[in-house]
Amino acid sequence: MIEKIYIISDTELGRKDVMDAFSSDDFFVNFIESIHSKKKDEKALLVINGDIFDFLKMAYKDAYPRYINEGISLWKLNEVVSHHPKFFSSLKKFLQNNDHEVHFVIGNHDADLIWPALQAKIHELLENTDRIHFGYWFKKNEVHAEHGHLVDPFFTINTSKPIVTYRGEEILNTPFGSQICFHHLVNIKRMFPDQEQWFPKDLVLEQNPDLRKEKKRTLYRLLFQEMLVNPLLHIGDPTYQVPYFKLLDHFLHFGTDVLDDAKFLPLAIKRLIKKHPGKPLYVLGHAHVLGEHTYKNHRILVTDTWRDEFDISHNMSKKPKTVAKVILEAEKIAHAGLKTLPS
Ligand SMILES: [Mn+2]
Repeated sequence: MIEKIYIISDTELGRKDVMDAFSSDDFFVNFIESIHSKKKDEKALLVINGDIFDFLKMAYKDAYPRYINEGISLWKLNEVVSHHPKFFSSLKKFLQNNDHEVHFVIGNHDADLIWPALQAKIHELLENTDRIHFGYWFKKNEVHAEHGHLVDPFFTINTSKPIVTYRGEEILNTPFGSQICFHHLVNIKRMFPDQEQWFPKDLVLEQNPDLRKEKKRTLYRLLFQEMLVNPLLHIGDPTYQVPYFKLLDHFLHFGTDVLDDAKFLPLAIKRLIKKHPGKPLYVLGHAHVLGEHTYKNHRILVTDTWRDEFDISHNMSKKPKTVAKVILEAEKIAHAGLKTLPS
């Protein structure tokens, strides 16, 4: 039996407003067509490795509620469904072949996927239940894939407690970074909608003094308001909890730099392998930085985003889409590598 595993990440589908940077619906449809298995005794597994949907930057009826209940999350998913119908219809078609599976790996932009109602909605839309999987990681034989936020101090969560009860209501147990996004980062995105999709980040900041100023102001607000005042004013509220030690560790390693994900990757990889030891191959997303790494005798592939991002150092060229492809033969890795797809 040959199993072909295709891992992509960070598609970040929204509701086609200023916060939604995914415009590659047709490209996605063609890609899915291209990975349909053509031979007998051959399986095709699609792993969408987190941040599939961007519920984090998506407003709920023009606001960013701090307490996310199942109804709010379902409303957001329905918005994505109505604005990106082809995404879902191509997956539905893919699943009509019994040798195909789809794995939805949960990331920090789509933590809401843990709600049973959202999983049920996706089962209903794709007209399948037994070959659709949801989870914080994809593990198969020698391969471990996860999004990457669980080894990021701003977004890590207790995966055994993703939902908590607060004041009699079940809500998402949102990490520090999510609330920062709802109440601060979306404002920067609104002020500088284009720049947020530009890279490399240090060059973007260098060329945009206003953005630099706003970033600095936000950082002071975070340190004072979100890390000092608010936690004291809201003791006992799970959505105001600050992972002080993890953040201190981050600031000791990287100073006040909270943007340069490429720089944070080696430490994240070390943490990941410590948490899930013993696999020859790991696949990550989250950083939006394509790359292949080695750590001890492990190989780590990092896939890039599928949303629109532009390289300001190369004539604003659009980032190409990437996939990690792994071929298992008799449960052993016969091939693994990153592939940049032709645009
Ligand atoms: Mn992410």
